[in-house]
Amino acid sequence: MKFNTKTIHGGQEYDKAYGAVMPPIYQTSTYAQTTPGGHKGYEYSRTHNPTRTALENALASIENGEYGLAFGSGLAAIDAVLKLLKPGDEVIVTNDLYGGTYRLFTGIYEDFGIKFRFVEMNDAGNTENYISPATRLIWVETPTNPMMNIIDLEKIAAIAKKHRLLFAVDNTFATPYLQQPLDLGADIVMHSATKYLGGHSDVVMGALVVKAKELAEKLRFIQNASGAICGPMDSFLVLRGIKTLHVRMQRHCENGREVALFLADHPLVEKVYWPGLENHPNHDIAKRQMRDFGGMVSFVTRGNDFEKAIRVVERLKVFTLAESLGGVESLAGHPASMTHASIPKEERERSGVVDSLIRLSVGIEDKEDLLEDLRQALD
Ligand code: P1T
Repeated sequence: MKFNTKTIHGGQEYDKAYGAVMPPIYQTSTYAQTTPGGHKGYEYSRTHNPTRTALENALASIENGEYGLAFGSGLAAIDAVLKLLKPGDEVIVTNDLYGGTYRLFTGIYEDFGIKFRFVEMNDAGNTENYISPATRLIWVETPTNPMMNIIDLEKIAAIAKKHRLLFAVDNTFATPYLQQPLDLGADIVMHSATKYLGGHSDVVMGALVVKAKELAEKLRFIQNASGAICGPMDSFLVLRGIKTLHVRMQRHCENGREVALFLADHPLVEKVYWPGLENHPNHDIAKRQMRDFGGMVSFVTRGNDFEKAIRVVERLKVFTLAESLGGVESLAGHPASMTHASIPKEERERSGVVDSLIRLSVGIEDKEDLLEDLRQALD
């Protein structure tokens, strides 16, 4: 099955009770048993729920994996992966990443004796220098949030394999429409399904997809034992979102390109970060690894002036000033004071998240309205 068919049919079967074409929302916490253990495969909805199962099967299908697991948020999904580790273990992480992921790693798991090494991975080979006998996991975002760095997944996969490390990729920005990390050698794909998979800014959810049965069983155990699951209504909404992922992504990419080119040409813009631009340092890797370049665009205004950047985001009218990304509507954010405020300023600035950085989640509105909005705000 090709990708555009998988988003609609992958892992899905018609409802056995009445032939409903869309999976019913099984809004139930428990399931009747005829005798202890006598049930139809479902006992309690923390462990599993048929609507969540339909979503988890769809997730596995679109990421070319075998097993999907859905969680109550992206961070709950990341948290489940971290629970595979033990005190004393080390993790190598991309130095630019979502501030909440950084906060989970340093604010919670460091206290449990896990060590994180934040590494610049634009040259993937650099990662190998940070591996120690205690290293267990490499955690990569690509494109990174918010600097849009591109990490060579095949190279990192080869390093992980050589040293027998787990390799996890946060595929939130790219989505499986643009890249499928399991095919490039990753062991775990993670999503904030809140973003493009849901696609309509109406759900908070996370997901993991893996190929290996043993790994899936460990994660399934953690999902049930820790209990950070998502409900049936949200499962239904994300499943519905996935059905249009390919058409939305096509437009996100088209509009992302228009916005990136417009900004690159604007006299008040100092620098644009979008992997589709030929001057992006890893444009060639993006071209090889991704089908297109996505709808996330970051930029800095000339003079690196904090006040000026704030005025620009305040003046936008079609773009809404808000955290999050990946919905049909365009959003603008100021990472230093919003999504990445939990990263200390010095560390943030080392990876390029300066006070004048603005991040756009380019939606699927008419491109003329988006460009006009940016023009009036910058002017
Ligand atoms: O918000 P949640 O569903 O828990 O997902 C966390 C998360 C994980 N990974 C990436 C790459 C993310 O971007 C996020 C959430 N990000 C935002 C809310 C944001 O505005 O960047």
